[in-house]
Amino acid sequence: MKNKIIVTGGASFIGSEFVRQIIKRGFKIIVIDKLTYAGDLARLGEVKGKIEFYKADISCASAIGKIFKKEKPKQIVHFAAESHVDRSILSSDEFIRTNIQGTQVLLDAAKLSGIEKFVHISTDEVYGDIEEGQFCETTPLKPSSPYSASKAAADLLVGSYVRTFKFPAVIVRPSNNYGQWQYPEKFIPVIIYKALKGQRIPVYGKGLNVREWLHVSDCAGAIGEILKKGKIGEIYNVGSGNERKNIDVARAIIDFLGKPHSLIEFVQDRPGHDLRYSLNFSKIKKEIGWQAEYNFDCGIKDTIGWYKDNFNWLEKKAEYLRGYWKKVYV
Ligand code: NAD
Ligand code: TDX
Repeated sequence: MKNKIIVTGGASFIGSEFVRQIIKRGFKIIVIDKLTYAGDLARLGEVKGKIEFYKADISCASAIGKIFKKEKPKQIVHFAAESHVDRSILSSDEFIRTNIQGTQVLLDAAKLSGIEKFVHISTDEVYGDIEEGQFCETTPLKPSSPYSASKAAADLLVGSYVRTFKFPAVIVRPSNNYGQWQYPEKFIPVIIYKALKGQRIPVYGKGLNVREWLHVSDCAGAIGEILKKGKIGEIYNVGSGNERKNIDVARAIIDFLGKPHSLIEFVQDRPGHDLRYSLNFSKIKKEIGWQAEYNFDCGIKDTIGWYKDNFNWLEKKAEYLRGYWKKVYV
């Protein structure tokens, strides 16, 4: 019998890439996704008819309990979340409900059904920011935004289940992802969209904040390896070493598209804006034998190509974002 796996948030940017990759390993995949503004079944078009899909809210214990009872999965990879920092600053309600309560509901459902492995997708943002040096898996958590605080709370909850119930969980902390199908509220697709349209490109503050960019295919590949080889109770950072200042990312994309740098507009900074993230990912390299393959320039070039080829999708999402953009870019 095929290995049955539940993927929460399978219609997300990273979750859908994970599904596209893992299906090739012969898994029977069950996706649970609420299809919020950020979820989109179009991302799963390639695997349509080959997976089971449940539209459900992970914070609803009865709905989740029923799915687990019916499907009896062996493993679960938990991506579902409210994922955008700026939205968590506008309102944190959904972040608490989905990221904390939703994780608790899944932990209890998985515990009851005797799951073999629970891979919890966290983020590098739980560590806060760092001016110099790098975050290790043992660095204390010091989240800055309501988003990262909700993710940190979920990590602590997962850790408590490991210790108290010997629950078979593994935590994954990836750095900033980019690539195909990313919702254009995030920085890289914002730049691509605005540049393609010849519109002003909003860069927060002076654009000096640094992010470590990881291609979504590399991230999903790392999670697949962790699912296979990750040790129960362990935490794995997933980074790329591709650190860039925001302003340099904006300029690189503008240059690729042959547009003028004058499109860049410095706007009001994000409150509590983390200055720099940088992950030490020697643990996953040493213990799992994984490392990122994408070179940032090639990854960006591919990503721009993808958005050009899928411009209708991008434009449709941007239409929906217009009201939101009025609230965040001041
Ligand atoms: P996304 O914003 O693209 O999608 C989130 C998904 O979760 C959507 O499909 C949405 O419908 C679903 N969802 C939201 N609330 C739900 C609920 N209550 N019940 C069921 N489904 C729900 O997400 P993403 O950017 O692909 O991120 C996936 C995961 O990876 C998240 O846990 C995020 O915190 C983490 N992460 C993301 C990044 C990044 O750069 N995007 C980096 C590190 C970690
Ligand atoms: O319009 C913008 N202008 C701008 O200057 C946007 C949307 C962002 N920025 C800056 C803020 C950050 O310094 O660009 C950087 C990247 O911003 P986001 O794409 O919003 O990502 P970030 O806040 O770094 O968080 C991301 O990485 C970690 C994901 O959204 C999280 O889900 C993940 O956990």
